[in-house]
Amino acid sequence: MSGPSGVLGRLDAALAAFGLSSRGVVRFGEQEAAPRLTDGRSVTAVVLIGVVGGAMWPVFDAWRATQVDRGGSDPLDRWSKIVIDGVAQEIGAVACYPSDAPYQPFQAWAMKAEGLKASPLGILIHPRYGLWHSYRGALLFRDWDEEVETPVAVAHPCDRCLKKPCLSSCPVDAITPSAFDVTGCRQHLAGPVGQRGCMISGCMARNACPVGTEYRYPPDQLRFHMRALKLPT
Ligand code: B12
Ligand code: SF4
Ligand code: SF4
Repeated sequence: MSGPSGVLGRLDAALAAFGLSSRGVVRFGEQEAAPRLTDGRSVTAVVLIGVVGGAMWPVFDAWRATQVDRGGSDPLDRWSKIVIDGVAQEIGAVACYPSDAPYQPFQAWAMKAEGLKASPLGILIHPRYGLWHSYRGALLFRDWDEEVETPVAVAHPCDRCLKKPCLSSCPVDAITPSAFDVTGCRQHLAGPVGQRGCMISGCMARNACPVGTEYRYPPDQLRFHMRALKLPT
């Protein structure tokens, strides 16, 4: 386990000022397929960095207000890279990002690191934070020699959720147990009903989930994420 002076302790202390936190460690054995550094060497551990609820929003929003271009076309990605690249340098790791191609398997890592499972929406549900969490980056470590707690098998909230309101709340039935109809969702969002509904209040399917409601993103953050989606013209 890593104490306050260990890597995770130092990392969380550095991230706290930005409303971010570490979200588990994935360790790779010699036989396991691990991400590689630019010099071709495999890493021995990945530490996920994420957002829980609205914790990062005031910091990000204040940063954005200082930018002449309001942070450009992908302000959250730009801010995340400034913050996480700085922390990576301080800690001695290499950063990677969820939206950079080729996509790294952030969700597969999160399943391993925290024992999380997918909700019917496709995104992972956390027993405490519900659907109100995401990943802003990860740190790759060539040499990791600290012990890490093995994630305990966490109860999967969807198993106990009999009514599954997420499956009946989307106005265009874009969420089904087997697939997410991205086109149907985006067409709805581009139309007048979607513009007055989900685009203002957030995805109705996500909002309907009873788990972790106290971590629901604040209204400005919800709208920011909705506006970041690419919609048909
Ligand atoms: C491409 C992408 C999308 C695409 C396609 C998703 C898909 N079919 O895989 C679209 C545009 C549809 C999308 C939508 C959303 N996404 Co998205 N997406 C990604 C991205 C950038 C790459 C996914 C990928 O190909 N990974 C590569 C493979 C190899 O990784 P993997 O972990 O092994 O793959 C797993 C996932 O693909 C997952 N999966 C399988 N089917 C589906 C279907 C859906 C809809 C999703 C989201 C995941 C998913 O299972 C795989 C096995 O582990 C990831 C970031 C990342 N790097 O993973 C975010 C990511 C998965 N998305 C995320 C989010 C939050 C969303 C949205 C809520 C955004 C929004 N505001 O609408 C929606 C959710 C849609 C819904 N149903 O509610 C988060 C999920 C966080 C979490 N709690 O799990 C991620 C991790 C980004 C982040 N910064 O945290 N997304
Ligand atoms: S509403 Fe129920 S089934 Fe849907 S994501 Fe939430 S806990 Fe899971
Ligand atoms: S954003 Fe709206 S249309 Fe899209 S999946 Fe969520 S509830 Fe359905």
